[in-house]
Amino acid sequence: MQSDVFYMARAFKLARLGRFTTAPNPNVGCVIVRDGEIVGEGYHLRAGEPHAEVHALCMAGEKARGATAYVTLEPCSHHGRTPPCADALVAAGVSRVVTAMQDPNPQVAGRGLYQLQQAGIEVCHGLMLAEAEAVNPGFLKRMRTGFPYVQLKLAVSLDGRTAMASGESQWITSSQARQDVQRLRAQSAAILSTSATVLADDPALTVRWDELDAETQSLYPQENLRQPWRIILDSQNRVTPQHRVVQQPGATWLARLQPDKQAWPQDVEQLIFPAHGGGVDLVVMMMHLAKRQVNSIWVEAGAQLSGALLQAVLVDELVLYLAPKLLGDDGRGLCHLPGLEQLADAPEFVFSEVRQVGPDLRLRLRAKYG
Ligand code: AOF
Ligand code: ZN
Repeated sequence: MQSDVFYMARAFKLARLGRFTTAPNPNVGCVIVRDGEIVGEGYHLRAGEPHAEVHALCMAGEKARGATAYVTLEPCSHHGRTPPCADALVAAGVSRVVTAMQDPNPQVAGRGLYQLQQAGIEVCHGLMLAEAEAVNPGFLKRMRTGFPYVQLKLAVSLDGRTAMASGESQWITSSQARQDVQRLRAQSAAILSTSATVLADDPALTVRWDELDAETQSLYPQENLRQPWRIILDSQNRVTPQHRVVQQPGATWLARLQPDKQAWPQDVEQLIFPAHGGGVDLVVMMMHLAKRQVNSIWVEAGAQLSGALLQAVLVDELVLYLAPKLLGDDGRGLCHLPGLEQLADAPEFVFSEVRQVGPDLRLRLRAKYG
């Protein structure tokens, strides 16, 4: 007989299999155990399709009666795109449910656990809470705050430069780091960049399936490739229908102060926002994106936007690729932070991970506000 932690860890392993496909829904895994034997397993694959519990109950069949269900998120209690999982667990006759965290979705928010208890099921709650936070940063932040989870991707030399003084920058980091970026793009709901980047580099800002590593390819089916939404800050209407970014598969949203009347490809939408400091109001834009169910945003831009997002307290995490090169004093800096004069006002971070990616290092840092 294994411990609760053993089965819950298995449920988390299953939950993570959905990490490229479930958005805007959370990653959820479920394991059903009777007399020490796993009789059912499942995970959520895609919004609109059955939840983790339904897959696991289906596999368990009659063996679910009297069993324990381990679920990484509180079973839902609402009729969304699919019926409530709490009802399905009750109907299947499970006698105990162990969950890792309450679902902050206001449509659920404790009601799932309550319904299970009311039906006479023993409910244990809060096992492996840290893993539950880590597996759904975007979904949880959007549900709790109405803002997306924002990751700022940065690529720098040892001396903190992003480009030569001439602007030459494309290959500071290695091909392995670029493959890693492809994987992290694929996990994000949206990619945010600026018209300055579009005008300078004319990037596609897409996930390219053949550049992904084999494990990601197996979880991110080519025939059903979900391209992250592309969002381009373009307060001066400088992006044109000729730029590559608006010609890619999937949607592109141009965040602007005023629309123009050009003939745009069908999947291009102009989103109009109020101005702040001469550009689009980033706070208003982020709240709007969350309302459009954007859980997480991967930012690939220059020093201006990186600095503006940090100064607006909108960044949750830095993902910084450090290349073992020196670009010298004339090279371009990482973040534009105008008005920063005192060390006490400098944005601070906490290192959460250091990993070698090919010849480069990848540092992950959580923003520390307040
Ligand atoms: C679970 N198990 O596997 C998932 C849950 O529109 P629907 O019907 O897919 O419902 C989506 C909501 O259900 C989502 O926002 C979250 O609160 C919950 N997701 N819950 O018990 C699952 N995917
Ligand atoms: Zn459900």
